Amino acid sequence: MSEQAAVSIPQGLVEAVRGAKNVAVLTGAGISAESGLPTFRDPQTGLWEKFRPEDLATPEAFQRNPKLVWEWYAHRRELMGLAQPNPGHAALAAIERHAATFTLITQNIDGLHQRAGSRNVLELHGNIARTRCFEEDTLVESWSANGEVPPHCPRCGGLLRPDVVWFGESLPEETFEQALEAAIFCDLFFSIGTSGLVEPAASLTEVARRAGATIVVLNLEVEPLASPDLYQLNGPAGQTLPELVR
Ligand code: BV8
Repeated sequence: MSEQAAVSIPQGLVEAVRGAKNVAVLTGAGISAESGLPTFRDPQTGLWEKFRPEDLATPEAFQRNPKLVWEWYAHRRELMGLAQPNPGHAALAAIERHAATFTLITQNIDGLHQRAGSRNVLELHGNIARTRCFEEDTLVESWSANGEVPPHCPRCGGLLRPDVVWFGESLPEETFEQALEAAIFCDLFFSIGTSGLVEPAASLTEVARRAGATIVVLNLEVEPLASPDLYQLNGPAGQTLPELVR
């Protein structure tokens, strides 16, 4: 395989990372792309190629066709269970060890940051490994499927659903409050592997910028936004982030 050219990191950024006391990071599906997990804007593959995620990740879709939505998540849960954290996840865990305060705010539901060793992780959109009762809106640790798809809540008999935030649903309030606080308090804010289309998560970068943080945007496609307090790293997170912690 051809040697990937090392991504060039501006020296000022290496110093900013080294000197940063309070770091906040917002990640999206792009940081898990090199773990083999499709991003939201990738065309769906296999059974799901005729659906758009936005059409399946809603309570209405689940009420309309609970079996289809449950099976889509079961498929993704299997993919995410098989995926391994990549060097981008590991680099963030390394930065966390050196910063005075470090908050990893993720839109992802795959749990790969925690498996890479990140400790202070705020899951804005939940986690696919957890399951909730659709009726009671409470976590359910175990259930017997009895061949039902979706399975039913052992307490009330309602349908079970993944513990994720669907479009049109509110984010966990306490978690989003903590994310806002981290964005306001930090002196260095990374936005990594996100198209910045989904609110309110996407607004955190602007919150940090307005509060005076140095902003680092890391993406495959970074549109040139010249600004003194903004760094743009154009490249795969799994190759770029490790260069920051060498
Ligand atoms: C809310 C969990 C208040 C599920 C997700 C109408 C009614 C209600 C709300 C709205 C409405 N209109 C708009 C809204 C707001 C809506 C929204 O933002 N919609 C968008 C589509 C416009 N938001 C909500 O509904 C939120 N709730 O607003 O509550 C409310 C409540 C009721 C009524 C009114 C208001 C809830 C949003 C949460 C949705 N759930 N996930 C699941 O995962 O199945 S969001 C979903 O999108 C994922 O979490 C995903 O992470 C997220 C964002 O996508 P990205 O992560 O950015 O992924 P994407 O593919 O887009 O981009 C990947 C990027 O990575 C690309 O830029 C690519 O270039 C880059 N990349 C690729 N490879 C690499 C890379 N970068 C680096 N390295 C690489 N190797």
